[in-house]
Formats: sequence, structure tokens, C-alpha cells
Amino acid sequence: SVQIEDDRTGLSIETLKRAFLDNLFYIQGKFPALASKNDYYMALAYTVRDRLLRRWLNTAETYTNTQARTVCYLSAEFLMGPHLGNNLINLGIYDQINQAMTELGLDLNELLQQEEEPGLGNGGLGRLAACYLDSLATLEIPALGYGIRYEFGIFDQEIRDGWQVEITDKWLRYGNPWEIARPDWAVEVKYGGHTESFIDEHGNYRVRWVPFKVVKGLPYDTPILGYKVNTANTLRLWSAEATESFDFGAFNSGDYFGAVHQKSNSENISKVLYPNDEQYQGKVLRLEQQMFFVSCSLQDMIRILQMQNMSLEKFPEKFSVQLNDTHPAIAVAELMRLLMDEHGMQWDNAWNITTRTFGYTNHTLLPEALERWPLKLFSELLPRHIEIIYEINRRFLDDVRIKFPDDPGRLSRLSLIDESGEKYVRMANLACVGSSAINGVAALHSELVKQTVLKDFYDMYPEKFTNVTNGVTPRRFVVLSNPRMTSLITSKIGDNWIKHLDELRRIEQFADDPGFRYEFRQIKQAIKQDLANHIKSETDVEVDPSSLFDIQVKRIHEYKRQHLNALHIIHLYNRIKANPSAEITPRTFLFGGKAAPGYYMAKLIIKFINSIGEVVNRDPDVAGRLKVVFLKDYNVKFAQRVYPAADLSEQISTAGKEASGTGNMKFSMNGALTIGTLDGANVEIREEVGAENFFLFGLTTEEVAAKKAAGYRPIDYYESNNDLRQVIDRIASGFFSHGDTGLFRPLVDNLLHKDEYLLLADYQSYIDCQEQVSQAYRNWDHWTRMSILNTARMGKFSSDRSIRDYCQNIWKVQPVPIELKD
Ligand code: 26M
Repeated sequence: SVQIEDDRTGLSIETLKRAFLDNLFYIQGKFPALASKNDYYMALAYTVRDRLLRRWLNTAETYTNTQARTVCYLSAEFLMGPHLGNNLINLGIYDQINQAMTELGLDLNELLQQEEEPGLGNGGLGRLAACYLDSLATLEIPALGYGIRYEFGIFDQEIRDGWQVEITDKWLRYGNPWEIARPDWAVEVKYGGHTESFIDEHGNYRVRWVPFKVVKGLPYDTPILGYKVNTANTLRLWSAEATESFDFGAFNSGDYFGAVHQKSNSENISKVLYPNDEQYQGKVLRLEQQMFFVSCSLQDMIRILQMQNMSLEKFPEKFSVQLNDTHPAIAVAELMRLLMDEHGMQWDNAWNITTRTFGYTNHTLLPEALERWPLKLFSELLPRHIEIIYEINRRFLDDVRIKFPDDPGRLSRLSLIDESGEKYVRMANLACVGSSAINGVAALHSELVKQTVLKDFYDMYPEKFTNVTNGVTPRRFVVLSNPRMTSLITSKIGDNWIKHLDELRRIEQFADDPGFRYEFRQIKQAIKQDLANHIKSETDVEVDPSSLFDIQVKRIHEYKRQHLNALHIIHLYNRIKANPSAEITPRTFLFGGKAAPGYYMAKLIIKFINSIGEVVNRDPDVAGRLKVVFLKDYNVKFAQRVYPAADLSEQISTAGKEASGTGNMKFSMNGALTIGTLDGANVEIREEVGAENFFLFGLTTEEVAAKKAAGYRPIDYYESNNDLRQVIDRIASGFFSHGDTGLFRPLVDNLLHKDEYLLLADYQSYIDCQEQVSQAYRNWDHWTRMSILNTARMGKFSSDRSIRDYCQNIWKVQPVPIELKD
């Protein structure tokens, strides 16, 4: 009999071509002669989406039928990056689609470039959430990601005259083929107003909340397919709308303008992502956003539970809810409110359910990032929640008094309310009391969490604390972003490593094989050439693809020390100026990253790097041996091109400041060597790849603390180190600012008189280490060996391992494999 493949599911090249042209016609409403590149992208996206849908619906049906235990990952940010390429990889049809497009005279790479990436996150925390969704699906774990469908994600960055300029990110401009709205599952969220107590028909004390406003949350679902499995989980993002019922009054009284105004006010809640990372700001709208997605998500979980005819008592057995930092920590109070006020449960029962449900992940030790809401603001917006928080606090502090009698200092530190001056609600304290597990994101970080920010909670509940070291998905950051290296590895050891990254160890045996080394190096070279071409077209700067590509891409922050990297560039430049024939290993310094729009020093650092580039790149004495390029608008799409092109990865934060880092893992997996401090996951990366394959420098966390305690004086380093002094003096002289000695003065003054992040204390160690890097790069054969060993030994840093850790130690959840039925 003749087998006809269905146009919506078939995977043969003929069917894919037919389905693609069909979608172009019936969805885009275009025929090939009229179609734009974007029409072709959309047609291809719908062709791929059709092939996800069967898996998605099968998955949902199986989860419903088996009442599967489910992970809910609550995160204010999901930095997903482009979906098309990733879905092609995970469906296993990349090559087929590539050929189908070629046969139609189209270039798949060009179509992939068309996708506007959903940049619904700032950096590490948001990208981690995205990697975890990929691994959850790949490991066949029932999971939902819950967050906000921001209309404007992280801003697009332009560089004008060396300064950052922010442009709004209109990612939904051409529509989003990956999401499906679910208006029938919309819910309502209340704000403001007051509470009233009453006695119900059973004689129980109850509270009714009379809100000032009600906002509708509309869910949009995106399927998240696992790698070569049938599991397609859901990312459910909430969009804010005005409730129809609520503005009726205004309409009837003739206040048309007021009604529409109210509508646009409601929609503001999901309008824009706050672009600050690691810098807390007490803005009402931000608290409204947090409450919005948390309440929508918890109501949605209750709906799912009830739809499956399960009792509310089963909530903690049905769901394990992870709080991605404190941004969703209001969930502790909101679940209590839903269980008691909306579902009639008593306190003790509700509290037992709540604390068994949540886990809390801490992502930062920086004091300025800890969320504390001014009590007045909080109480006005969430009058019911503040009552619940007071009651949680009253009971909690009673427990503290029993464990630690006569310790008022401890009570005031542990209290959910900061009463030391102006009063605040402490979100980390709420998260700790309301969760059964608390984790940091790298071994060192988890230890520091216990010793510093959450020490009192560790004393109170030591059994709650654990570590889960971060990981990244090798599907996006190796297979998709580095197809050439992927083929080389697969030709030697098969493709099992893509799901079991520990198997990369099997390429260690080729580290001394001259043929393998040659191919590995050729691939790196070819990728560097591609990036060089890209840089030329973007910036008009010519970079030498055989030079050492030294790359630092990440958010711009003083603790990450992009300016320490800059000091090294000036050091090399000074050496050349002092002796133009000095032996210098040619290097290309690449930077990328966004600064929070209100972070003055970070923006000045961008200007500083660009100003150095302007001088260095065209100085004839340098003779092309050094190039400095700041690449604008660093995002996921661009990250995928950058990691594979790096020789050297800069991971140079002050020890104790970077919770984990995840870019460090992406570089090393792609064969870059790391120059880094003993900070975050660098410590574990070095353990895995071997100290001899890692360039270590700088003070340890303990040494940093000791130096600060002893009264750190950066000026002493300036005065006693000639080389350092010449570097600083050149900046101060206006050499990089057309003679303007004022431009970088804030930077120089900060370094000489404050230097919170100890750049000057680490300067010489960094310079010496960079000299070792330069020497090592001269021995290409040995460098390539180290590079291969880095890739081979990165198995631990697959997000699959992180997710297995969470599943075993925190979530207690098992895989539910999905069978493919029609
Ligand atoms: C808070 C309040 C208001 C507006 C924004 C924020 C906010 C947003 C993002 C605060 C912090 C945010 O992200 C922090 C972050 O990305 N931390 C990084 O998390 C990574 C994943 O665990 C770690 O690898 C990084 O070391 C850590 O810096």
C-alpha cells in the first residue's frame, strides 16, 4: 500500500517542503514571488510547530491521566533565545530541514537569523531557567515554567560615540509563532483596598479582601521539547489585561476615558522587564509584577489539581514549586491566602502544605541585590498578605525563642520585618521560612550562603540547606552553536554524549592524537574566521583570526571587573609604546554585555573600553598586534556565535562575588581555556579540567575578606607598582579621552581610593597570569591539547546533571516517559 505522510507531522524532505509551502500560502497568505524573508521564517516556524504539537498534546494527556507529580519553576525571567534552531535540534530534523530549504533555493541560516529572540531576562538567572526547561523535558520530567510575558524584553543595546544607548525591544512586532493563548484559563489578581473579617457558617474566623483593583492574567503557552524524546513540557507566561467586569461601572456612568485609562493601567503590569540585575529597586510596579505572575501561577496549579479530581490536601504531592531567587517569594503568603481565604482551610493545615511545597534558590550574595519592600508600599498594595506575613512571623519568632532563648539580636535579624530603621519586608527571610529546601548555585556559593547572608537561617534550620551547582544545556550551547565540533566529536565517539555529557571523557584519548588535534584546531580557526568576518561587517574593525581571541561577554558590573581586563590591555599597549618591537602574542580582545540603564559606573566602563579600542586599534606602533572590540547588543543569539570562537574565557570576578557563572561553562565546553579567579563555579571547573589546564590568579575569598578587614588601601598598590602606576596615569592623563582628564576620573578615583572589588590588589597576579597565557598560546600543539581536555572534562556542567540533582535531592520527582500516539 502507498504510505502518505501527513503534512502536519511527516518528516520526509518531500513532506517538509510541501508543508512549508502550504504554511506560506495559508498562514502567511503569500506565494513565493511575494514572500519576504520573514514570511519564509514564519512558514518554517509553523511547519516545525506543527511537528511539536502532537508531542505536546500527548504529553499533556499523559500527565493528566497519570496525575503525574510536576515541577513548577517560578521565575520572573526566562531568557529563552531563539526557538527555531533549538527545536530543529531537539526534533532531530535539522539536516532534513536544511536540505528541504536548500532544495527550495533558501538558506536555513538566513531564516534562523530572522527570529526575534524572546529576551525575557537580564542574564544568568533568566538563562539558567531556560536551560533547566530544556533539561527537564530531555529527562522526561513533568514540568511547567511559570513567568511573565513581557511585551518588551531586555532592551536592545546600541553604541553611539562609545556610549550605551537603550532601544525598546519590540520582540512581538511580527507575531510569535511559538505561543498559543489560552483565554479559557485566564485568572484574576487583586491589588490594594482593605480586608474585613467575619465568622463563616461553621463558626470559623475568616477574612475577606476587598481590593481596589482587579487585573486579568491571560496565559500564553510555549511548548518546550526535550532532545530526541516525545516529552514537550509547557512554558506558561502570563500577560496582564483589564478585566471586562471591572470597568463596567465606569462605562455606565459615562466615564469612557476613565475606563480605558484603567484598562491601559492594568496592561502596564506585564509591559516591560526591569533591566537591572543584581540591583534591587523598590518600585511598586515591580511588586505588582511579582504578585501578578505568582498569583496567576498558583491559581493555575489549583485549577489543574481540581481538574484532576485531586484534593487540595494533595497540593505538595502533586507539585514541587521552585522559587528562582526571591522574585517569586510572595508565593509563600499567596498560597496561604488562597488555601485559607479562597478554599476555607485552617492555618496549620495551610502552613503544612505551603512549607512542603516550596524550594528556594539563592543566586546572589551582593547586599544591594537583596529584596526588601518598604512596609508602607507593601501593605498598601497587599493588605491581606501583610497580615499573613505578620502571623507567619509571630509563629516563626516563637520557634526561634525556643531554640535560642534570650537572643534579641538573632530575633531581629531573623524577623521577616526589618525594624532597624524605616521598616521593610525581607523577601529572603520569607522564602527561607516558607520553604523546605534552600540552595546556592555552586559549591563555594552554597557555603558562603550558610556563612553569610543566610547564616541565622542555617543555624535555625541546617537540614534545609544544600547545593546544586548550575549547569548549561549542551543542545543549544554545543550542538546548535558549534555544529563543526559536534560532528568531529560524534565521528569519534558517537552521539550519546549529547544526552550524557560525561561521555565526552572518551575524547580524552584523542588529546594526543595529532590528526584529531589538527582537526580540532582547524575547526576553531574556521569559526574564528567567521566571527572576524562578522566583526568586520558590524564595526569595520579588522581582526586577525590567528590572534588569540580573548573574550569577556556578560552583564557589565563592577564586581565582574571588565575594567581589570581593560587595565591589562593598557599594560600591553604601554609595553609596545615603550618598545615597539617587544615580543607580544597578538590578541583580539572582545567584549559584550549590557549595563543596567541607571548604573552610571557600568556605562562608563563601556565608554572606557570603546575609548581604549579607538586608540589601540589605529596606533601604527601596535601594528595590528592588539585589537579591542566592544560588540553591541550581546544576547543569546549572539552568544551562540561567540562561545565557539573563543581561545580564552575571562572569568575574573572578585572571589566571593560571582555566585556561579554559567558563561564560564559554555566557553569551556567549546574548548576555550579559562583565566579566572577562585570564584563561583570556576572552582569546580578547575577541579574537573585539571589545574594544569586552567589559568588561575587572584586572591581567594578568605584573602579578600582579610584584606578588607585589615583596612584595604588601593593607593598603596598604585604607589609601589610602577607598571600599575603607568597604566593608571595614562588613563588619568586623558590619553584615551582626547585629552579630557575628567571623563574617566570617576573610574580612576574609585580605583585609587575605594576599589571595592580589589582590582589593584589582584592586578599583578592577573598580569603575570596573562603573560603565562601569552606564552602558552605560542605552543599551539600544547594549547590545543589543553583545549581538547577542557571540552572532554566538562560533563559535570550539563544542566542535565543539575536537574538530576534537583529531582533527587529537592523535588523528589521521577521521569514520566511519553509514548507517541496519534
Ligand atoms: C531584582 C529586582 C528588581 C529588578 C530586577 C531584579 C533582578 C533581576 C535579575 C535581580 C537579579 C537578577 O539576576 C541575578 C543573576 O542573574 N544572578 C546570576 O545567577 C546566575 C545563575 O545562578 C549565576 O550563575 C550568576 O553568578 C549570578 O550572578
